[in-house]
Amino acid sequence: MSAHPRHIPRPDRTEEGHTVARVIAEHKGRYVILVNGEERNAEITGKMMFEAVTRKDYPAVGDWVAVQLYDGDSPCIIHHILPRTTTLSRKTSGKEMEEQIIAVNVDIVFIVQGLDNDFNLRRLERFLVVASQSGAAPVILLSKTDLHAPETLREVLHEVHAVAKSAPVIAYSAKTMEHLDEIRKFITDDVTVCFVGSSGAGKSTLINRLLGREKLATQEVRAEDSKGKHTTTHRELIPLPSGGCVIDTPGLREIGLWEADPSTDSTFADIIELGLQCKFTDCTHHDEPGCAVRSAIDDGSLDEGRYISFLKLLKEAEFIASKTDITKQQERKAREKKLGKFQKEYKKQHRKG
Ligand SMILES: Nc1nc2c(ncn2[C@@H]2O[C@H](COP(=O)(O)OP(=O)(O)O)[C@@H](O)[C@H]2O)c(=O)[nH]1
Ligand SMILES: [Mg+2]
Ligand SMILES: [Zn+2]
Repeated sequence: MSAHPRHIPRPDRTEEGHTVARVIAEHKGRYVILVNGEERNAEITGKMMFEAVTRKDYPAVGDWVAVQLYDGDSPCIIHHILPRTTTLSRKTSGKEMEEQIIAVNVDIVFIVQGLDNDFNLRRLERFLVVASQSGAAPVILLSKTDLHAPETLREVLHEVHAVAKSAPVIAYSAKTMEHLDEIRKFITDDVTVCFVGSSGAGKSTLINRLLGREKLATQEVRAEDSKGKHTTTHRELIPLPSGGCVIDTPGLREIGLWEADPSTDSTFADIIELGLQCKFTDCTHHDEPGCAVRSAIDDGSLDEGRYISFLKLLKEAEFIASKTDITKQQERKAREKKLGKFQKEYKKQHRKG
């Protein structure tokens, strides 16, 4: 098993005496946290809100936060976010150059793909890059094996292993319950797994099976294209009675790269390795003599579709990087401005007092 969590001893209290809680849901700036086994509403302090510049400065699903508890129905106050182990993000859909944090402190990303019309190797590669860039370990789950004969499944698994490389692959059926135990084995105590994939892939159905009850709403996919309706509308962290936590997410129609670097990602280790064997160190793999990449494509050992997919992701990552460089400069300025305001305010107060 290449997927393993990193354990961080987490105290129940911070040095300042705040209680440590976990963010399990977020609704437009309001949070639901899990504290001492109880769900409570929470808000961030005015200071946190004032100092926040980017999405990263706000709590996200999966965050461990330092909170002040209040009696009754008053919302708890989140004072700060504890350091994150992993951050699973994507570019928001649409034209904006903005990051969307899917979840944080995730140990394993379950990439779910249905063995119906949802099945797509190129999309799988993209999810693998996004998952491994988060710092979490990707695991591929292929749902709906009940729709196929064993020999078809063998062929499909062969294709998937060719792109999965070292990532574990489990084909299962939530209908016949086949191979669900293999999935359960990954979700041990203290492990947080996040489910990603298209709408209709079977994420919520699988989580219900793991929970042993129908907690999450699920919905049938359209027969003609296997597309699901968006039944899951928000991200949610759910502790399992058997230990560990799962995070359900709404279907991601697109998963744009965000600050990812496919040229060093383990997802494409085979291509990167080939590139090192080219005769020229600056080989562009077009028509140079002694090009290991081209000859691998020619002799069929490297699938051309996979190579094109790699180039596309590289281009996308470079584009994002060039855009976010500008944004980062703007962010730095925004932070300096906010800090300046603080200092001015502080001086003013001091003069008065
Ligand atoms: N045949 C079959 N159908 C499944 C399986 N898993 C999920 N489904 C169906 O696929 C549809 C979409 O499932 P859902 O869990 O809502 O997908 P989500 O959008 O990824 O959460 C539902 O009708 C499920 O019953 C499976 O293993 N086999
Ligand atoms: Mg769902
Ligand atoms: Zn080359």
